Amino acid sequence: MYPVLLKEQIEENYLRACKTYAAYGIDTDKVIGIMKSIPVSIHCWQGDDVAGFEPGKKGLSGGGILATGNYPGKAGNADELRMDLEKAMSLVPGRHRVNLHAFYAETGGKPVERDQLKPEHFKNWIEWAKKNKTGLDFNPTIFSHPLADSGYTLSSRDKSVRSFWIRHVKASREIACQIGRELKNPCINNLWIPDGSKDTPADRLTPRIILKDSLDEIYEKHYGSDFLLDSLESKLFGIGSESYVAGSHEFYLSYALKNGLMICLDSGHFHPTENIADKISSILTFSRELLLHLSRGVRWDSDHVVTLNDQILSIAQEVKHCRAFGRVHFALDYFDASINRITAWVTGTRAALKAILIALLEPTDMLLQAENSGNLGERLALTEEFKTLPFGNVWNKYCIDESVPAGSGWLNTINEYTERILKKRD
Ligand code: RNT
Ligand code: ZN
Repeated sequence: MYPVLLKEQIEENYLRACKTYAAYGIDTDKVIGIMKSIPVSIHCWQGDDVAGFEPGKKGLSGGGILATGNYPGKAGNADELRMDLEKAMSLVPGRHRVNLHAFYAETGGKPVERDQLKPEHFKNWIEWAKKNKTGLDFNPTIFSHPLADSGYTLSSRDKSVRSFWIRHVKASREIACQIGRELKNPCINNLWIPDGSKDTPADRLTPRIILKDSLDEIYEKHYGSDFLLDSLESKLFGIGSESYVAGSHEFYLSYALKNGLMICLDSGHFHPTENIADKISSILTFSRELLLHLSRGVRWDSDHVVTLNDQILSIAQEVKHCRAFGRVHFALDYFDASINRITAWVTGTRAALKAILIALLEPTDMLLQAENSGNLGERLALTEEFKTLPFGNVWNKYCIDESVPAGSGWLNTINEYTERILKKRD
């Protein structure tokens, strides 16, 4: 058994932390209140290694992404996936969202082509979201499909391939809008396509022009922003598309700004030394909203579980510095099949939330004061000092306030669930 922190001790430590933060002008009670209002969209695909539920599914294929590992206990159907998600969400403080992919449709065992998907295929998810009071987000699934095998989908020179995917994304927008309407909470429909080339193409332009035409057709219909928000996710390279990706950052940034759509920045989709934190303020200068896919690349876009590292901290700090918690949507995007999948969900979500908490607790006004008075030595020194402020005591208090285990005690719950449920799965 892992140690469970005592409530009295957490309260005592919290009071001490309160005083320390108060000396820096930070009201910790207020920060905990803000934390409760910031949702993170938890990706359902960590629970089954991005396999989906299509009848006869073969698992993740093509698409420039890869889930490695074969840890036992993965969810094999929607009920198992929802049950696992509920368990994970019960170990995370706050009220969050769940991010779906089109191939998590429930079609009653009947094959339904992706361009024929309808909101009714997601009614169980919608009911479940209502019951659990969580918002839902959505993604068309443009990989793990024979019509994606050529490496080109919406930018394909083959008209029938392209039309199929255009119909699929249109169907996805319809579904996402219906989800948003039923939940009375806008649903983000995020588009990512794998299109690209393993080796240097002779023509980079034609697929991009075709992709632009496809997007024009897809986004022709206006839904308003009450129930549906559309976003576009770029990528620098993928497995099998190392030399060229049609939907690059420059491509989608230009398209999104021209057409009033939202950009999605995935923290693994840039050069390893490039940090998406640096891009946030530029995009917010021109765009009202922004979607972030929080991931952890290890040497490449490897989709490792998010941990509390410098990258995630700088992203959260940047959102704070831009005063943009109301404009930036946080979503998680990683898939590790080599460890307990619920542990992966909880670890990554808690890490992302800790980064947001640390950013909210930062005495930013002091940094600004130093900066504005030209005292950059003080700005540097303060940045270093703030790193050791007692955020952990505020985190623990936030957890118990939300009736979630503080410290490593949540692992006991996972171990119990693993014995009782996961080990019984084949
Ligand atoms: C792929 C993108 C995309 C996917 C999910 C499954 O590189 O990051 O967001 O991970 O759609
Ligand atoms: Zn992503």
